[in-house]
Amino acid sequence: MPKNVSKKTFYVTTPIYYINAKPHIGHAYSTIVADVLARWHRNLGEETFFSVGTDEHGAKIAEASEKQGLPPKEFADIMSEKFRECWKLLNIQYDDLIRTTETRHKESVVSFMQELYKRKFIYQAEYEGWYCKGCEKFLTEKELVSGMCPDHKRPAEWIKEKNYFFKLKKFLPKIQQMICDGDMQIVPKKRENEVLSLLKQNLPDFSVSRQNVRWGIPLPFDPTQTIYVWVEALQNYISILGFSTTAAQQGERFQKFWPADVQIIGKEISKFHCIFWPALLLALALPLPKKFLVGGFFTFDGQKMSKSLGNVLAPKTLVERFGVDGTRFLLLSQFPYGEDGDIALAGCVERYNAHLADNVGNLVSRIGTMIQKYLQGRIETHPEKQIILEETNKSIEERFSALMARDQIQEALLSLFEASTKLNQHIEEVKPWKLAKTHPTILKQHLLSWSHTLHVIGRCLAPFLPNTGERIQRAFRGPEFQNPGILFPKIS
Ligand code: ME8
Repeated sequence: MPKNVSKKTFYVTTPIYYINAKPHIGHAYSTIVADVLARWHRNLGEETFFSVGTDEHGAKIAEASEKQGLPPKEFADIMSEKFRECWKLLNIQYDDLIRTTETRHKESVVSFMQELYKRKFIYQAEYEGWYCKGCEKFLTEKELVSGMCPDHKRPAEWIKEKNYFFKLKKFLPKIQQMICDGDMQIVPKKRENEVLSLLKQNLPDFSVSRQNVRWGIPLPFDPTQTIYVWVEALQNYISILGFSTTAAQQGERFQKFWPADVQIIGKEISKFHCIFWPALLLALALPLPKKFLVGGFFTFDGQKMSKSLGNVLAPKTLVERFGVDGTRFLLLSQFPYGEDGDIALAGCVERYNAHLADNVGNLVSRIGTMIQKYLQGRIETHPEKQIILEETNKSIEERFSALMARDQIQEALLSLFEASTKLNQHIEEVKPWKLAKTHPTILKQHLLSWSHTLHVIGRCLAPFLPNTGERIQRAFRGPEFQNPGILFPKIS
């Protein structure tokens, strides 16, 4: 099904998060990255769709709700709301949020599974193996550490049951070829290599149903089983678009936005996303996502930050201290996308002050003060200086856009701070306080030039720090300077 090509579209997704516990900064990070891309592509004039969601079925959620003494759906309602609140707090501008307990998701998944069965890609078999409820997946002997799941530090359970299996093997060569041909990109390269090496391991077919998990969507052709939570969760990316195998019920959104342009995921779920998900899509002859951006982990003392281990940092803690844009900055600037990194709260204060309060914040306030003092608050275009201005600003914007196009998200953000540092240094060299006395006309030209540069920086910064970017643009858009106030108060 070809994508509607009348206007360039852009579809970006985040993983749908488990709701067994509240969101932490790992979830915030991948969601903010998706938000940056969505905002950037909207600014480029593309018709953009940005999806988020919550993964609400399966043994892990059933267990968590039981611990709270609540029916699973009631528990899911409460917990899903926490994610919604968190995205609001972080100024995430998503287009839709899908919950896997919603009817629209269930209907879409049922039609998908029925079609797989009809096309004979599903068969029944006995299965036994070690299962980790935390991961919601079977683990091999080799993956276990002293009988425990290495990620969740809990004993795996031996499970033997009747299952339905999907003919994964049939699709592995095609997936490998699509990755090698660049038709389905996996970024960064080292994650692509990991997926390619998994593909060479001759993976077995995987189970698409569970016999003893009641909290899930019944398998349409055998309601004594529920659909394996991962299989239905992956389908959220198309159920949110209204996917159906019945042409008459096919959603307009699906026609317009599928295949996804970018799917943001963490490295621990790349096997599901870059192998299982494409295989399911190929079985129904659907196009594959164009790109996966695979993120690393925030760690605490070298250990993965995870809801199950309880070593988490809540986004709210950071927002209370550093504000929304401060938090977005700290998370996005800490590591190149795709790398792991240990979170050090102490370093956050230093980075906030150095980049936000003392660099960009200070630059905006000193140029603003000079415009009020020397130009009586008027920012007018100045034909003689226009050429020089455009060249400087063009290079800031071009460098930034090139980095964004290469998915170097952290580097793109930091390039704006480099531009700001340079401008701060340039002001020191020019010594405006002296020029004001000796060459007021030249000072005026400089001030106009600097305010244009700030306007460009504000425009590029807006997808990352929306409020700050908007305030900077408004301040220096002209013809009247609009005082943005203090952007980032210094923190001690
Ligand atoms: O895996 N550092 O949900 P999940 C950085 N429901 N990112 C992190 C992180 C950390 N310490 N911890 C989590 C699931 N993430 C499934 C997904 S999608 C069809 C189903 C981020 O709640 C990262 O993006 O465990 C990771 O892949 C995702 O949250 C997993 O969230």
